[in-house]
Amino acid sequence: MRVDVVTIFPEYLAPLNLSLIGKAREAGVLDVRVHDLRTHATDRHRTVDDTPYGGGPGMVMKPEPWAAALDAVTADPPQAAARPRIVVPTPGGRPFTQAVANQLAEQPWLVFACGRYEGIDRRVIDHASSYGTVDELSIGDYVLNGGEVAVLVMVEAVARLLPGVIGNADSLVEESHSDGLLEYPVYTKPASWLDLDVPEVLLSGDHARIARWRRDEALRRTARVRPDLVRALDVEDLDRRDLEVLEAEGWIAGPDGRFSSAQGPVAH
Ligand code: JD8
Repeated sequence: MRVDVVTIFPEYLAPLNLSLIGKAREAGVLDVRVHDLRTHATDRHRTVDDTPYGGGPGMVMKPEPWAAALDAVTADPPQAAARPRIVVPTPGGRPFTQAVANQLAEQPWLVFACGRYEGIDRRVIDHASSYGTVDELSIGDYVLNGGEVAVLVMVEAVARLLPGVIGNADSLVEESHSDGLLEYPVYTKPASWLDLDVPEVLLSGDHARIARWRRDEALRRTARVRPDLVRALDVEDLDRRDLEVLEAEGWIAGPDGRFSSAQGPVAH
């Protein structure tokens, strides 16, 4: 996968040189290129922003440097793709979820456009559709100062799905959100710490019991913390024990195969 990131703060993307993502780059699984938007500003001061039309606080990112940057980035396409998926992080974007990460992981070429200030002139986003498919995405309902942190989140969530990035691909299957549930609790040595013991089932060596206990815990955790994820579950994907655990947490499956909370999530 080829990943291009356009930003006025290239150093913000330094973490992409570390750990598993860094190793994936060394191994050639990931080709990450970070571009400084300012190098595409033509005036002496490398100006990338100006005051907003219509007044209001702050500054808006100018269109000309962005068009020059996107021209330069897309002038050198990877062999696997002629047109990129252009991802624009923005608080007003559609939610970036595991499902979206899975979709982006199928793309051979991603170009991330990191805005700053009050945002990027809207005409840039409209113009960007001439280079590729534009995707405005948000990593959550809170406001950041720019798109760089969101790009770090998205690149990590996507890159770890690529073959060869995570050593044990099995770990991707049971993770939080991969099956619509939160992750079960994990433990390691010592078996007893302070006055807290590891659940006996995990020391039993009975893999079927352990798998069942882990799923029960994932269901309980999801039922208590994320009612939105429970409502998105399909009864068809659950077994009888799953339904018993959810019912004990106050969640009843309706005739439509969807869940409603009988008395709201049970207080704990
Ligand atoms: C890109 C500029 C700052 C946003 C005036 C504060 C994503 N989940 C998310 N929260 N915030 C962002 C995000 C914020 C950005 C930019 C992404 C470019 N800002 C602006 C509008 C209000 N300032 C984000 N993904």
